[in-house]
Amino acid sequence: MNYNTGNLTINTTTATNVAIGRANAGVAGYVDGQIAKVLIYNSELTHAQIAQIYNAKCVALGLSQASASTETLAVTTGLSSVLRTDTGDDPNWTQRTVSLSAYASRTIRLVWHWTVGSTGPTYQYDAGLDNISIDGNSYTFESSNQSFQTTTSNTSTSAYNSASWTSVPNSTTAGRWNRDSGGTPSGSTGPPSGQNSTWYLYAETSSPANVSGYGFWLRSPSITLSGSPGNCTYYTHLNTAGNGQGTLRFYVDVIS
Ligand SMILES: [Ca+2]
Ligand SMILES: [Ca+2]
Repeated sequence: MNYNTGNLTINTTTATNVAIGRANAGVAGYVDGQIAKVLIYNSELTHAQIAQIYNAKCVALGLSQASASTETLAVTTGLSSVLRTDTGDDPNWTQRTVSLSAYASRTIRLVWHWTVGSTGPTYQYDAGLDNISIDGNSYTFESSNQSFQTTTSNTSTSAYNSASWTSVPNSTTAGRWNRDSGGTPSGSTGPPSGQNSTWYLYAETSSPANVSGYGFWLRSPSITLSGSPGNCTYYTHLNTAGNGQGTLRFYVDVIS
């Protein structure tokens, strides 16, 4: 690959992807397998931003007309950093928006983590999620769980890679995300209905999940984004009956 007069050598023997970029020039590229791709951005990018786009631990290359320098890096797939955080107490369906432009053309999962808060009866921390939209894909849960998966035991924010997953059930089972309608079993907690709809997903925080810090993971099926995926939007229902704040984190899991 050649930027301006700079020549670049990329060692892909130990990396699935290699990201390269000319910082502050609005130009970045990456090698995916044997295919070189070059992207031109409207705005300037720093090396750190390029690294984030390609989920890289570091980013290679600073090129100029006068000289070229090369570095080799391993670009990892896997869970992103936290892209959005929301906390309760909010007894309404509230829309949240996250730009996924940085993940154009990648295959990802949408991922959420709910953490039970520390004050009040912790069985009242049932968090709801509904009406998720990204790049032409819509998840309303009106007819099925749409291949969403949940953990079934207390799983921390640092344990995504070792988490055990199962299909989201039509249930009100404690310690996992469920597909439900008509309100959760505990009074005055959780969503009473879907967002402008009947069905929703929610995290049931009855025993044994009625513990401060108890963690629930939820993820979508894999989605291959277009070249212009735009924003992911989703509605949260973070009613904790006035007890305080649980924490809902949003990530993406980059598969390829
Ligand atoms: Ca719904
Ligand atoms: Ca509950």
